Amino acid sequence: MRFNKICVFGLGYIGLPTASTFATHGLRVVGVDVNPQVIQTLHTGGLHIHEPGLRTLVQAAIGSGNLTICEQAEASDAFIIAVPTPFFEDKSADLRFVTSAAEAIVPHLRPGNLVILESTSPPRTTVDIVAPILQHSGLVPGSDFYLAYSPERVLPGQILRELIENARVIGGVDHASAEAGRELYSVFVRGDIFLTDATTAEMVKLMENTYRDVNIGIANEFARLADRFGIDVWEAINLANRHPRVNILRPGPGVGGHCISVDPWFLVEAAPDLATLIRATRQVNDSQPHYVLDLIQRAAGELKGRQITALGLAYKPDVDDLRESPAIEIVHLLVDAGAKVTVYEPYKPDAQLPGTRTAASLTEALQDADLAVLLVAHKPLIEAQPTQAAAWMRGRLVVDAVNGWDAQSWQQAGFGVYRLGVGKLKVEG
Ligand code: SAJ
Repeated sequence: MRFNKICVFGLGYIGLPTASTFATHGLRVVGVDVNPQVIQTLHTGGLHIHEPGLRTLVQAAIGSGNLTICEQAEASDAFIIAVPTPFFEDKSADLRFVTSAAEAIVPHLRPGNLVILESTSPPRTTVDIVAPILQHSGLVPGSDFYLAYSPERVLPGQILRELIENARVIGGVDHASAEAGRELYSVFVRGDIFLTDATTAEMVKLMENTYRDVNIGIANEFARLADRFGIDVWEAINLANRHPRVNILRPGPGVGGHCISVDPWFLVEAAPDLATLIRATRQVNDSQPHYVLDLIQRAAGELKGRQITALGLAYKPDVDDLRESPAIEIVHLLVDAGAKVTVYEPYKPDAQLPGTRTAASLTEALQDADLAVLLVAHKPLIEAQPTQAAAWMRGRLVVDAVNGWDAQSWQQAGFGVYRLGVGKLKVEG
């Protein structure tokens, strides 16, 4: 094995599990992050992100002596860039973390080293942006050192398992670079490893997340159509999905998180004349919180002064990640409409949002509410008992934006139930 010591840039949701997994598999790993708070937290045994099993893994990696955490890169056999790629206000990719990580590698780069970009990036970033920066070292990618792109495909909530088990795509600037990537990741990857070129690998990642975005977008549009035509979209999707070649995803309050709501824009930015379906999908999914607000207004009428409880703030069920969460956008819209909003996020009960009251428990959240809105299908929220809710709440109205509740039980407990994607005819049941 040529790569015994590696340097991982970015100790977030991808970099930290990756660095730790390499370390627990025997490599010497230097984990680098530009945020002193992250370094400080990790040095004192804490963790700045929540992911099942990660604390134990990080402790094992640091405890073994194989993982060290610092602010500066060191000479290594391989370098992995796993930094965020957010977008600017105009939706163009912000590659500043990627370029500064590449610049930090330059002084340490030696012949025979391997550099891998894992951050989700617009097509051609590896060859057009990263390679020229690394060339400032005087070394040529593909001749003097190896350079590859390998996308991360792990699902938040299941990162540790998927990191090892998922199939992995490694795209080299030349074949030897892809092979070098295979050698490195084979240390822990048990899924199949597929080799290709760097730009194809970048596209693969963007296509996966864009495909999911389009599928959710059409589900959201179907929900709006079902609502107009007075049918239940959930029933219709279940029936359509009995077709052997159809698999429609779930409508909801919108698409959040740091991946699917961001990545498709990289394609729109790179080829605005071609990516018209992708842009339209983004617009549908980005406007879904407004659609949910509209549903709440239809249920409750005037929102000004109404006591509304928002249940769930995370971007998806059973995670505590609030990044780009459509639930939070809906809360902002409710506050703007003049409602008195109480928020309850069971996985982050101290989360504060401007203009709202934070409740620490479901009981506290529902106390005296006129209306409760289910925004995330967290397990502890969908298990809420309508009879108990009836005892705590002042009003008898619920809005379910995620199809998490059994409408009949709520109706039996005396509630008016409004569900996303269910037209009036079915609501009355
Ligand atoms: N969502 C729906 N309906 C659905 C499925 C999801 O509205 O049927 C919403 C979720 O509530 C959430 C958003 O979409 O707001 C995204 O959630 P997700 O579970 O689809 O995806 P992420 O963002 O957690 O992770 C995705 C994954 N990509 C794919 O499944 C193609 C993951 O494998 C990637 O590694 C990750 O993006 C990433 O890092 O890019």
